[in-house]
Order: sequence, then structure tokens, then C-alpha cells
Amino acid sequence: MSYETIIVEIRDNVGLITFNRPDALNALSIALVGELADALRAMEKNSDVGAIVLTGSEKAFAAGADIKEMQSKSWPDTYVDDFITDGWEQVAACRKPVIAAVAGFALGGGCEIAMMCDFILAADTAQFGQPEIKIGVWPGAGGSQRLTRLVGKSKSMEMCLTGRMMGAEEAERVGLVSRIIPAAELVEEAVSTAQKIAVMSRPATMMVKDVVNRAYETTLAEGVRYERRMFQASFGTPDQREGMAAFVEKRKPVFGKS
Ligand code: DAK
Repeated sequence: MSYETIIVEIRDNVGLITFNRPDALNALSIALVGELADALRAMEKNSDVGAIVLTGSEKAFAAGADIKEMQSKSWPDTYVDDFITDGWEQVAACRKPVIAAVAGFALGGGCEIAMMCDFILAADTAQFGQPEIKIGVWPGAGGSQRLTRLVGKSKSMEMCLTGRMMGAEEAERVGLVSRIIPAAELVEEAVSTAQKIAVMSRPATMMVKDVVNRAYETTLAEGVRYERRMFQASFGTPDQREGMAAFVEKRKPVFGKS
């Protein structure tokens, strides 16, 4: 399928999705989010894809939802049509690992989509923010919840109340991003990181997502119990036998795609 607002490539078991609305700093229009959701669903079904990278341009990962598209909406319009809901949670719902490779602005919905990914690799140019307060609204795609869990109440409150942006160094220091990479190497490094994940046992990587994400949804005792049961289930996979046999036989494991 061909897309107008994103570019989709498959590179050695990695799905690479690049936001492509350069004139609008990759503002997340309804069309773009629809195409993103569609591409993610296709990559989830594609057994050649073991991990996914989402990225934007050097100047912007995405500068938020498309303000020009939503400026004239009324409350009944947004409520009855469930405005910009369809497709938005597809990143979080994807069961394969998704990495956000962020250069430049990741603002509003752009920051929210990055936080829906499993982890964020940031270029040294990255700027994260929830500036919706400056246009009379506030985060609407999980930003007030995910940012607070990731960076704590004080920083989240400050960012959401003032619209202040956070640079890459601060974002790494507070745990919003996993690593900082020179901007020119960002996409290659993100794809190479995704390739490392894509050659692991497919069920194992999907279960890792499942158990780590459970930490956000439950108590420690329930989370540990869930992890234990999932860990035990890993002994039902051919990949457990292959991985452990390969270690003992001092060779590289060869995992299947299911
Ligand atoms: N929407 C539409 N167009 C945008 C845009 C946006 N968010 N951001 C930038 N653009 C456009 C600009 O209008 C400009 O277009 P032209 O005027 O040239 O036609 C072009 O991109 C270049 O932007 P600038 O000229 O402003 O570039 P600068 O380098 O001077 O400034 C900037 C860059 C990122 C600081 C600035 O563009 C800016 O402040 N942009 C807006 C950032 C923002 O407020 N983002 C939050 C938007 S609200 C929900 C899901 C999601 C959301 C809500 C609910 N549900 C599921 C319910 C999300 C809401 C939001 O994200």
C-alpha cells in the first residue's frame, strides 16, 4: 500500500516508519495517524518484521496534533465523533517492540506518540514538550499520565502547566529517553538497535513487552506473580530450548519467527 504522509520501509526484519509532512513539522493530521495505524497493523501481521522504528525528520519528530485541522471543532463535534481517537492508541497497542527515534521537536501529540513506544532514542537535538496549555487545552493522548509516570509529578506538572520544552540531556537524566545519539546517526542506530531485537526469539520479545508494561498497570506483588507465570510459560517455547542449547554448545542461537 502506498502512503501520502508517512514513508514505510522494511530493512532486515525491521519496519521503519518515517513521518513525512515536512511543511507542517510532521503535525499529526487525521490522515497521518490513520496511515500510521494502518502501517503498524500491517507490520504486526508481517512475520518478516520483528521490531519497528518510528521516526520523523531532522527538525521534527512531530510538532503535535494538527492545530489547523482541529481549531474550528466544537465540543459536541469532538465528543460525538470521538475526535482524533481512532488510530491514536495503535502505537501503544502494537504487540511487537516499537522504538521512537526522536530528532528535533516532539511536542504535544508527538511527545505522546513517542511515549507510547517501548523506548525512546533521542538525537542530541531532541526537544520534548506538552505545550497544549499555550493553545488553551492540555494533553489528550495520554501525555498527562505517561509523562507523569516517566518523569515524576513535579517535572510533568511544570511541563504541562508552562509548556516548557525538555532537551535531550535533561530527558535522558530523568529517564524519558534511554540514550542520546548524534543526530546524524540517529536513524541508523535506531534501526540497528531494532535489528538486535528482531533476531531474538519473537515470543520472548513480545512477552518482555507484556511483562514490563504490566508494571504500569498493577501492584508490585501482582506484577511479580504475572512475570513468574510468563517466565514459566517461556519453557513451552522451542526458542527456550534453542537458546539454552546454543549457549551450552557455544554457538549462536537460531530463533524461529513464531
Ligand atoms: N499543527 C499544524 N501545523 C503546525 C504545527 C501543528 N501542531 N506545528 C507546526 N506547524 C506548521 C506551522 O504552522 C508552519 O506552517 P506554515 O505557517 O509555514 O504554513 C510550519 O509548520 C512550520 O512551523 P513554524 O513556522 O512555527 O516553525 P518554527 O521553527 O518557528 O517553530 C514550533 C516550531 C514547533 C516551536 C512551532 O511550530 C510550534 O509551536 N508548533 C505548535 C506546537 C504545539 O502546540 N503542539 C501541540 C499541538 S496540540 C488526542 C490526541 C492528540 C492530541 C489531543 C487529543 N486524542 C486522542 C483525544 C494532541 C494535541 C496536540 O498535540
